[in-house]
Amino acid sequence: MEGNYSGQVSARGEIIKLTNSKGIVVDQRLTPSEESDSQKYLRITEIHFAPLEGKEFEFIELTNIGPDPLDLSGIRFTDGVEAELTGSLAPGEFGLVVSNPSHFPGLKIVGIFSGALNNGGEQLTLRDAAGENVLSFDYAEEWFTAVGNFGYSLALRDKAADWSTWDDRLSWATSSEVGGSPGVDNPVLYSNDYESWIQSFFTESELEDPFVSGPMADANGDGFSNLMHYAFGIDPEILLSGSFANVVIKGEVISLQFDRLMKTPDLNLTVQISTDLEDWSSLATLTDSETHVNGRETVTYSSPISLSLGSQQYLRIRVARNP
Ligand SMILES: [Ca+2]
Ligand SMILES: [Ca+2]
Ligand SMILES: [Ca+2]
Repeated sequence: MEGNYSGQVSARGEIIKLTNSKGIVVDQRLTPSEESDSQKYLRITEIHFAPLEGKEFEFIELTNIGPDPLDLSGIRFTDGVEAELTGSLAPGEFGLVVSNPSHFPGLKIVGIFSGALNNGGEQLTLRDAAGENVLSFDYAEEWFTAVGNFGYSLALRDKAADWSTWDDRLSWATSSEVGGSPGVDNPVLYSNDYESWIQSFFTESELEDPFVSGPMADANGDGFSNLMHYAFGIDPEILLSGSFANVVIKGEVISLQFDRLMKTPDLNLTVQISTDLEDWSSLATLTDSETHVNGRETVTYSSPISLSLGSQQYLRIRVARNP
């Protein structure tokens, strides 16, 4: 059987259907998967699309997850940014595609792109030498507040995941630090954001209802907003009592000690002091923190007002969401 066709038969394997003039399928078969090495092993692991220093600091990080060196010649970005890749990547090695290599001294550069990564999100397409898609996916600004607004990068969680999951928000996270981790493995302790954090605690319909899952809602009616639960890293369905914070007195210094969720760039947590319960302008300073394995830390905030002054003082924790 012969005939003309348009499009390209995917090397990843797909179902090809032969239909007759009435549109009825008369035959179909699954084409064999003959993925190129780059389709199998080349992966985008990090995207920094909104650096605080400006677009010249944007980067896309790639890695070779395969067992052998990977030749990058002929591989290109065709959507989002345009770039020809060069050189090769050893197994496990990272390479960067950047707009200005002088901002990445000492790091391996495998491509220079023209254009810029859109801060509003866009489609990125990486094609192999045969024109086959290695990865093609959309990222979106609204996925993570701190990536769009506070200089964090979009960090891939699992580079061994199936290629089809790259345009799923849940495959990504906010980088551990501002500026991300160009050229090295993404640190596993990602930064949190309220929208991602609540996903584990509410059903799909609850997530659509701001009166249940919104930051100012109090899902379990314990008097603490969901945002407060997020700040302390406590399930919004678990009752928070006022006793989660301890007052510690050492000599003349009064401190408040409590556990909180680490790495919350979308949150502004302060401990305020008042001597009259009206003026809360004073701030306690963070004097100690101890990291725990579960992504929480015990923090100690100390009042600058010495107990020897004899006045009463009140401490309160204030949590606000950064826009
Ligand atoms: Ca940008
Ligand atoms: Ca990285
Ligand atoms: Ca609550």
